Amino acid sequence: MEFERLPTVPTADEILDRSFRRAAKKMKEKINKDRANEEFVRAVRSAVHDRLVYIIRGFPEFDELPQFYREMTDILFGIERIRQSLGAVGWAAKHAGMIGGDLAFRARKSKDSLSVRKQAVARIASIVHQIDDDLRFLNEVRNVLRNLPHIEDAFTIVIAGYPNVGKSSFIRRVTGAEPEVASYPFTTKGIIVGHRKIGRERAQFVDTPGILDRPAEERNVIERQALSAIMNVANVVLFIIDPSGHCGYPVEVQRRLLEEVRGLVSVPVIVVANKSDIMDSSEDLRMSTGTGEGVREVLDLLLSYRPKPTRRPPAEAPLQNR
Ligand SMILES: Nc1nc2c(ncn2[C@@H]2O[C@H](COP(=O)(O)OP(=O)(O)O)[C@@H](O)[C@H]2O)c(=O)[nH]1
Ligand SMILES: [Mg+2]
Repeated sequence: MEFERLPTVPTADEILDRSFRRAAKKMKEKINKDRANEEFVRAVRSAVHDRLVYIIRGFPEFDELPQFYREMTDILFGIERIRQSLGAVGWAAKHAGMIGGDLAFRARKSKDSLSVRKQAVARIASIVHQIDDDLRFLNEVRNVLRNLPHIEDAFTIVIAGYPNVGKSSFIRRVTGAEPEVASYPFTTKGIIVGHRKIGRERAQFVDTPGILDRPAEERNVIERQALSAIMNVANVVLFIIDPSGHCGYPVEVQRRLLEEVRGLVSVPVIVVANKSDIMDSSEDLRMSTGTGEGVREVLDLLLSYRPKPTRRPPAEAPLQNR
């Protein structure tokens, strides 16, 4: 995913310190004082300009992102607000470039190249400081986005249920290789996202964040929206119940959550009772993600909800004129 390579966004002072240090080094290469001052201005100008452009290029084109990222980004930060901040960075890059270029030229012509150099430092610093809030905001965005789980536009099974019912164990069981441990911004707990190849396709299994373990009324607007963004990517939902109550939540409470989850989605919700090794259940579907018993059947049922490959309907025999 693009976000993983999103570089840190430095603060205004970090950008300036680095650029001035680089420029000071460049300046030492010139023996003539005026030339040295001109070189300093040029170097600051290009260091600042290039760094700002690099920041902008690091962010992906939001319109082209998979739906989940678009929605999550919009819920958490507002895509429009991110665009505005990127626009401000673009403005600063342009102006630092123009003013720096202009002052470098003046330093060359001036009798007092030192004062032109000082002027350049002040003006470029002022431009970069003006976007300090934008830079800090973009870095916050970056820190959250790069830790989002990898969720593609693919056949998706969302796993819901209370904590400790066996959601992660299920995903581990069915996705073979070590699945990704990620986190949503509203939980510190690691959530598991896994993929499984089925023929040429991939199915993805998405854990739900620790939003579901609190009553719906206690969730804030962002949590509610985020939950619906996650539920939105589901082609089918697997709701896991722990009839043993070992998870710490009585079965009745778990059933209430099941009803709530049903209300959140328009796709099928499959219910399975887990931990069959320690507790039987009247549920039609039972499994143990501990021993593996029944897991295959649950998986097969889930995979049966894959959209059928669209085959072209057989061409109708042309009507023949007789
Ligand atoms: N006895 C038993 N314990 C299980 C089973 N599945 C999971 N557990 C245990 O339940 C706890 C929570 O499992 P986990 O998969 O992390 O649940 P999650 O919070 O829903 O992701 C762990 O200690 C597991 O070892 C099962 O089928 N049988
Ligand atoms: Mg878990």
